[in-house]
Amino acid sequence: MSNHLFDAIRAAARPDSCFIETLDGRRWTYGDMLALSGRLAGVLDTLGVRPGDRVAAQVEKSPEALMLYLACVRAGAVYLPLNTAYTLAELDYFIGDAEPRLVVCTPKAHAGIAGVAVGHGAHVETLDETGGGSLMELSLAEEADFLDAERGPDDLAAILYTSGTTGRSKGAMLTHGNLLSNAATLRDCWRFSRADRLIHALPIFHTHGLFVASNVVLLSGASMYFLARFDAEDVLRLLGAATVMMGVPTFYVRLVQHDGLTRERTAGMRLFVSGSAPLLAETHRAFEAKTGHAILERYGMTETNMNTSNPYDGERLAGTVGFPLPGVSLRVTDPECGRPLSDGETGMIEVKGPNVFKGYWRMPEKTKAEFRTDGFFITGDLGRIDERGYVHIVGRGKDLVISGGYNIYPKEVETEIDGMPGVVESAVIGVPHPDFGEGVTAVVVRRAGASLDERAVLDGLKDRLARYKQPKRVIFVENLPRNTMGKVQKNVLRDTYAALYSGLADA
Ligand code: MLC
Ligand code: AMP
Repeated sequence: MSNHLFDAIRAAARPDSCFIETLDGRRWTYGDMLALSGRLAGVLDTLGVRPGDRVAAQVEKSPEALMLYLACVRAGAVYLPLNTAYTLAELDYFIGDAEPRLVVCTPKAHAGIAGVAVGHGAHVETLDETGGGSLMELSLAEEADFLDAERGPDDLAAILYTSGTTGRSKGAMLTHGNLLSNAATLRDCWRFSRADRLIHALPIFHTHGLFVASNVVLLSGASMYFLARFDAEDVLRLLGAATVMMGVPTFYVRLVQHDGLTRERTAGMRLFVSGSAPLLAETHRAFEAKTGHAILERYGMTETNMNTSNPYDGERLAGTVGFPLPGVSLRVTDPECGRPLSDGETGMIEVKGPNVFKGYWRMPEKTKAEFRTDGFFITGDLGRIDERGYVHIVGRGKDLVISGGYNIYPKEVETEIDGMPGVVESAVIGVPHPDFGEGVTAVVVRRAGASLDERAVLDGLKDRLARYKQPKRVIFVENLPRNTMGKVQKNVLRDTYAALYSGLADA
């Protein structure tokens, strides 16, 4: 039997080598990884999860949660990780759409989630951040040597939901081939080996922490410090014993502000990688000035895994995302008609390669609309290629805010606000934020005589939207600016409120 992704992971696994260490000193070898993921795959099988079935998980970050992902790969199930910040209202949609056979949640969320999941025909088990819960109890009765399900490169390994510019979130279907090809490419480009130890402080419900960080470590037989969340003090303490870190720009902004970030502290590190959102050139320069390390910025997205990377050897150019990865074709086109543009011209970034997903779950029309007929995927990011071949991302063609590496689609927030009594309409924008890169900001037109204030809008969103999607500020205006076509001019609003959070920079 062959299992495309896990066979490669198994081939790199030396049973006695360290795989994961946590801050409280707990340690998992690769042998432990093989045994625990095998037991959990056995649990899935016993619970009736068959190849192709979805398994959803909304759990805190823990080594056991990562083993659940690996168990799904081994059992042939399709892993569906869910942001821990999602509210029950949001979960109801994901579970209803993906129809998982099993939902794994934290014991404290069990009552609420069971109500939703059972209504959609899913079975529910629990897992907590210390490795407790019903799922782990069930694993004690299973054998460690699970016979992996037969899976080829085109079979699904995961579905990750990405919000849509219009309508509901879409589930990006990622195959064994997508994940393995991209992780192997990154391992080689970034020179990962068994000698590496990664500081893993990212969440594991998105592409960055789950696939880029964890799969690259697994495929190189390297090890990682697995931190429940990013904390600058913890990271600074670990720098001396690690070799690589991956993070979103907010990590680097926070580290640069810390007095503890020095050349000496980072002397043993060989690589710092940034992605998921634009890294300001000033952060890149400040980090290099303090440490001597040029952060390596790369560019990707849920649908495509990683597309480009600055070079390991060679100049890591601040403000650029480097070159297309080996095997990835990237072109810049006229957003209106798709005509390829020349180097130096700005347009839509399109990509094609083994990294690009299979399509949106049960949305063939949406899938079709986002691919060109020759197979290129339309990313929605605007960019250009300079004379040296470096890709620059200069903006977004899609109405999207990225805050601390999380994507927020304004439409989703606007729909919630527009539904509130006393609201005529709203526009949600992202404006520069010193910590999160962009701060979600709502501009609202009140109905005449309505007494709605900022607090009331925020309170109304509390149980509806994940915390990171909720506006940091709500501003009331008489009218929204519109162009002659009647379209709201978000660029005018972004300019008007550009300095809204600048006072926080020195806070
Ligand atoms: C937390 N908050 C956020 C937020 N994270 N608000 C906006 N944007 C965010 N990203 C909220 C908290 O709930 C809290 O609200 C308040 O803001 C301050 O929280 P904090 O303690 O400062 O936040 P912290 O827990 O430190 O989290 C910040 C962070 C985290 C940047 C460390 O958001 C993070 O780990 N982001 C990584 C996201 C990521 O992995 N993205 C990859 C996507 S994959 P309150 O009300 O409690 O005060 C992808 C593809 C690719 O994009 O290319 O990689
Ligand atoms: P997600 O849908 O969460 O995977 O987010 C993907 C989006 O993040 C991309 O389409 C880009 O807009 C953005 N992104 C990722 N990496 C970078 C980067 N290095 N620079 C600028 N934007 C980035």
